[in-house]
Amino acid sequence: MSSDQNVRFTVAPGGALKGRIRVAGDKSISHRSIMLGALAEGVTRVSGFLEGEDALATLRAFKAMGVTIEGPDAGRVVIRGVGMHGLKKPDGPLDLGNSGTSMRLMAGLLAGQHFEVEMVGDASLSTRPMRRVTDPLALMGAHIESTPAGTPPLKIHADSALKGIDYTLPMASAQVKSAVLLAGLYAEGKTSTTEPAPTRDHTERMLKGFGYEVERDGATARLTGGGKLVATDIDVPADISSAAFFMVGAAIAKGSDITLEHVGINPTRTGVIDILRLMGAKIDISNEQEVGGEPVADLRIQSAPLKGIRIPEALVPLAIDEFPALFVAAACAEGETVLTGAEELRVKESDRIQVMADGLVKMGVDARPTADGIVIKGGEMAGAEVDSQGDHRIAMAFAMAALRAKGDVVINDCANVSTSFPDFVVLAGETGLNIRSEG
Ligand code: SPQ
Repeated sequence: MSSDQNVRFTVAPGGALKGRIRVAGDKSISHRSIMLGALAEGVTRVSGFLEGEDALATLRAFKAMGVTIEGPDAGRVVIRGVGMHGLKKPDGPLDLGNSGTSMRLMAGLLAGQHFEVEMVGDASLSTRPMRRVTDPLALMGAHIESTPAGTPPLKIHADSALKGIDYTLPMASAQVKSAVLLAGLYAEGKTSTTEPAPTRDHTERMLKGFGYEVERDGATARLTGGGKLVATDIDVPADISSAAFFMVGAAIAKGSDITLEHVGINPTRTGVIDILRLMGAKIDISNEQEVGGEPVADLRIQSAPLKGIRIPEALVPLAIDEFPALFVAAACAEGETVLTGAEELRVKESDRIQVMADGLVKMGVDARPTADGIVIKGGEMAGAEVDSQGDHRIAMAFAMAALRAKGDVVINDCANVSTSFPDFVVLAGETGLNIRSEG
């Protein structure tokens, strides 16, 4: 979906990535820090918060529900928690912009409140499927209206008496798991989720950090409603999903040597490292430590010849947001890369399989979409004008493709890069990408 204003990137071909940088704060953790901080008793101090539009949409929504939040100021946010029952009815609909995470997690959190609330989004979010959360929440007793197509706006009715359920997810989705668990905080009895494959577990980890017990039993996470959250401090790591663009850029551009500092390496997010290593990438992990329940490390990536692979399906949910960048790596690899089991990519901010294939084909790459994946044959890339369809990750992936293209890569509709990585252009320019942003 397109955003209103055409921000266009023009990236000159060639170059290499060098230096040491810290990329933007983790988007998933930033959202959750606001949500749990708002409902906690006491003051939560966050550092490293992502000052991107998606996380800011969550922050504004909780302010609109009466939570005092200071910042962000250089990544620092102070949240004066109102307790589990302290949120207030907002004056109007909550506008969550482009952010699926905000809408889906908040559907769960708000299902048990004593006020009615409506959530709206931009053109892209307004096409994204919400039944995946409204269906299990209805089983818990929530009353949520969507459009007949099951898309936003979502109207959440007040005073639903929620009861705990045991929910087996039909798809691997951290957003669905989180929505059900967050509703479970307000439900009578126990709520559990069982996932078909591991997905990011930031909600479970952070709930524990706020003193809320979450049992883990294989693929099942379980909690009991009616407890309370106690404020804590949160150090948000750099986002591995943002780091992924620089990892791929450095891997494909000869002479590159870049270090990405303090990157979150939660094992439910590190599929991109595993996939790139299987392709032959040279990635060193150092300075490993744990901050606030999340593992972080410095990642050094040096260029290396890549080869095409069949991507193991077990790695798909662990790298779900990194595929636009990985498709660029595949286009630069020797031989064929085959992705299967990734139909979820079709319902992200854009249809990431089709939109990436369209752009790669324009660059002369043999990229063939399939129902649940893609087949990409590595080769030379020509310069081209491509469209990101308003999808931040597609815009940044094509920017990195220029490192190996034969001519300029012009990318349209890049405004939404600000949702997850507002200083992408600056950091990319500083480390060696010849990028210009207009509009
Ligand atoms: O928030 P949004 O728009 O859904 O963001 C994306 C992204 O690429 O930034 C997905 F398009 O990330 C999701 C991710 O794909 C963030 C997320 C989370 O924080 O829980 C979980 C994943 O989504 P899902 O549908 O697999 O649960």
